[in-house]
Amino acid sequence: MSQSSILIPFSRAGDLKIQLTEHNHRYYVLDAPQVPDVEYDRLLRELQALEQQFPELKSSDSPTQRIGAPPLEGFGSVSHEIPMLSLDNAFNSDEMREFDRRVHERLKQSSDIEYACEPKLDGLAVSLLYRDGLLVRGATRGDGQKGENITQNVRTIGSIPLRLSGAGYPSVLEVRGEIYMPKAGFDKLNQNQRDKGEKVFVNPRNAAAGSLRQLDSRITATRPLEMCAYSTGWIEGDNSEQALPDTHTSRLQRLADWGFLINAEMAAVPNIEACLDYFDRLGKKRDALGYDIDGIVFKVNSHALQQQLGFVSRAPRWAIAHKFPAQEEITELLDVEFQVGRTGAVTPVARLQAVFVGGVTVSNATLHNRDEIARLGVKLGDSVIVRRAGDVIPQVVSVVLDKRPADAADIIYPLLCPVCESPVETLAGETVARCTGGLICGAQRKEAIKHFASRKALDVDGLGDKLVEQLVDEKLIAAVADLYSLELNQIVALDRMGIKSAENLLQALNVSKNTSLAKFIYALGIREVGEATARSLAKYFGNLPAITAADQESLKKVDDVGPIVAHFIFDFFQQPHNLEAVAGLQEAGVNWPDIEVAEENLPLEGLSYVVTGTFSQIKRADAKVQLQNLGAKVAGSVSAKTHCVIAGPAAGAKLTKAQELGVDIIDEDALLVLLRSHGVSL
Ligand code: JCF
Repeated sequence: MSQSSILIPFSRAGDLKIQLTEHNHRYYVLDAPQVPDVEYDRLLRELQALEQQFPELKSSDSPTQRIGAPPLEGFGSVSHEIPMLSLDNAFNSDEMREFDRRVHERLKQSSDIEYACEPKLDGLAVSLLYRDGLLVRGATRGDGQKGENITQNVRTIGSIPLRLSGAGYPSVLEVRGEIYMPKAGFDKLNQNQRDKGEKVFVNPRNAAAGSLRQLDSRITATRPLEMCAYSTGWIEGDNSEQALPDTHTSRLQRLADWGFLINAEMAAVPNIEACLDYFDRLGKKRDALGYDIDGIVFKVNSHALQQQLGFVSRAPRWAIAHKFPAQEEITELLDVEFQVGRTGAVTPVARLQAVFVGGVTVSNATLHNRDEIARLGVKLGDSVIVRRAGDVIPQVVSVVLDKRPADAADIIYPLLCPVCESPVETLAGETVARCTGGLICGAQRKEAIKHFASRKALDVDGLGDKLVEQLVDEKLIAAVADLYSLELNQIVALDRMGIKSAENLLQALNVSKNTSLAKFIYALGIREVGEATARSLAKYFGNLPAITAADQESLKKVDDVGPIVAHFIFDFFQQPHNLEAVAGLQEAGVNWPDIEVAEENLPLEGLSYVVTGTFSQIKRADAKVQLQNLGAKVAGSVSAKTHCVIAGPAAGAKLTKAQELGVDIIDEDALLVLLRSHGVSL
């Protein structure tokens, strides 16, 4: 090979490295990719091939190093040149003001102290060492003095620069930060683990820890980890004096210039009261963030003042972590009860020793189904970790095996329905056990009536769950149609029922008789027929007799109706008692206007939306229903047919796909504008 033909691969490799490094930074740090994933992969494969052919091209800052290296025997040990400290905690505003008072006192300063505020990420602290801009070492915090050498693993994390960008950095620069797994990546990882029959992780923090502890960094490379820089450590050599400005916030800005991810919520505030405001504001935003946080870190913003303040034993005097209420707590599983739902599904519910978690007292949590109980390996009497995040229902996430009492007993699934004693069966391929009693079962009957009266169904004002239970228990009603023959004296005779409320209930029942075909179909509670499907059925068939007479083939022609749902609908109308119930309701006066099959076009007719990520001002489920009400189709996945993706924070693969396909993307605010512009009041 001639001189010049050797030079070509070398310059191409250099070019590829620069391009890939830039794409990587845009993707992982700036969150603004410029090329689709496939293009990145193509460039990476080209570089890999060149490095394979000419091994002298390989270097530790090559983007090919991010895919991981052969497994290690064990992690080496690293001594931190400057100890990695932890933070003191504050649990309320008084403790925060006390912290501020101590700072003032030490500094002998009476005027306001400026603080830097940032979310406290729930991950693992790491130290990254750069020599002349090249990443040479990554280490865990360990005990603060000595950590483990995880250089191979940190190289696989996209938001960690392998070489610093820009200029002016000190020749020795240690950057410290938190490695964590964003919520979206965590959910996807667990879904993958479940699909492969492998163990699922309890929470993003544990998943991050497990991923970082891999001796085989090729596994770490497949895990969606990120690193957010929060301080510098050891600094020496050229530029070490002038490289970094005085305030913490401007120092972090400098780290961002050199290629690091810093927290987007970071802010400087003038005094402690503003810190407390920041804490409240972020607390409200907590669930909408794409990552778990367990508090807010406040730091005296001036580095000069930080140095004056110094340290006590293991923590700096110039920083404090104001913690949020814990989202996970340990408590005891006292009992498991089995609840029967509207479709007969038998759901195990954990009765717990009451515990304060996520800001409320929790004494029940769902255990979902038999598979979940097996996965947790939970027994009666166990100590369990319960988690309640935001408005999500409390979950049992794991068992503390160390605390298992000797008499812990297996949880026995009932063979007979706890309410009606009909056999409970689990169909092949299903995880859900169901009571076979149908409407003989008091529980299913109660749930069917509750559903019928609910807001999105016939919307009987004032007929809540408790009242339905009372009416069924008192044998005043046994089925939905009976609601319409209730008499005033029967209702008044109920416990805690006044004459006015009874009259109002009768009035509301009367009003509810005037409904729409879609609401009526939804109210029947056919399995898998939600609001959207009910609406599609009403629109497609136009009248009830056409729906009750439809065979499965014609049902499948309706939007969103597949073979399974078609089967449930067909089956429902094959059963004489269901047809009787429908006739009974019509006899009682329930009615709806005939609708034209070809309805006038709704404003979003023919458009397909995908909703992804977390929202803070509207529930995702509500957003979907509102879009559907305007005629839009809301799909679960992005394709070339998607008209627009509505993405909140923590949007993952769907957002990436939309970017690749060039589909329009809007955020929550734009969605609200869209809905309001079509007359939706929010
Ligand atoms: O996000 C964190 N978990 C976090 C931890 C953020 C910080 O600014 C920290 C920290 C631990 C120690 N700062 C120090 C000094």
